[in-house]
Amino acid sequence: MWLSNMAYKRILTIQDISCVGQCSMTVAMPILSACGHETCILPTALLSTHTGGFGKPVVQHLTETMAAMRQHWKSCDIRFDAILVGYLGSVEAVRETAEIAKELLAPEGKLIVDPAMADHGKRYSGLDEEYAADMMDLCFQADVMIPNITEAAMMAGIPYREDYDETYIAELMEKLGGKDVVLTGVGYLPEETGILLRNREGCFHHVHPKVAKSFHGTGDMFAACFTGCWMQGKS
Ligand code: PXL
Repeated sequence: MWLSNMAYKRILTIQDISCVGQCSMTVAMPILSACGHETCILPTALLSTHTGGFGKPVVQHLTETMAAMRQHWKSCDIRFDAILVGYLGSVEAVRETAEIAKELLAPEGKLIVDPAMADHGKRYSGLDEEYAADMMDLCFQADVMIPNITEAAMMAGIPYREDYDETYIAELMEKLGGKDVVLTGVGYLPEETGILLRNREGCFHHVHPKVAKSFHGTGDMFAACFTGCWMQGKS
């Protein structure tokens, strides 16, 4: 029995557990819970750290476990009001995630995908072109995708630009078609960054001051906040 008639939502987040590194599952879980939702998790892989600066992490992929859990949940008739997808770590995990979204979303359930595969013009270490292609397919199946500019450029099939203007961002958004997109890290002045939201109702740019330092896991935090708030009924 799923619980979509209740005040809080049952949200499944599918991403890796980086045991050290303040990203992915370890930040998404407390945020979704603090938003008041029943937070369910499906770890796709267990890593000693994230892949962005601690050398080569220990990695245990959990793809077979994912498939077994899907079967068990299905047999219990468990359905999710939303599924939030982040870094997955293998092509097999992306394909299994697509299957889970197909089989286990509640009838009005929402699929939210943060591709979490590239930044500053480059794919994350260990993720190849096949992974990127499958993740892009998943983004196009989502109700909302949450790419950064690098990921959006990959999906739009245009070159990434470190220095961009409003024309470049408009072209990016147009090439992503009619999809609902939340584009992160968009600022037109050196001291600003922000979020560009586009849906059928229009386009909105939320600008805020830029902290001149890179923080790992902020995209994962944002995707969890977005999902938690959207599922609370916020616009
Ligand atoms: O924050 C995204 C992320 C999540 N998980 C792992 C990562 C990264 C980004 O590098 O390496 C394992």
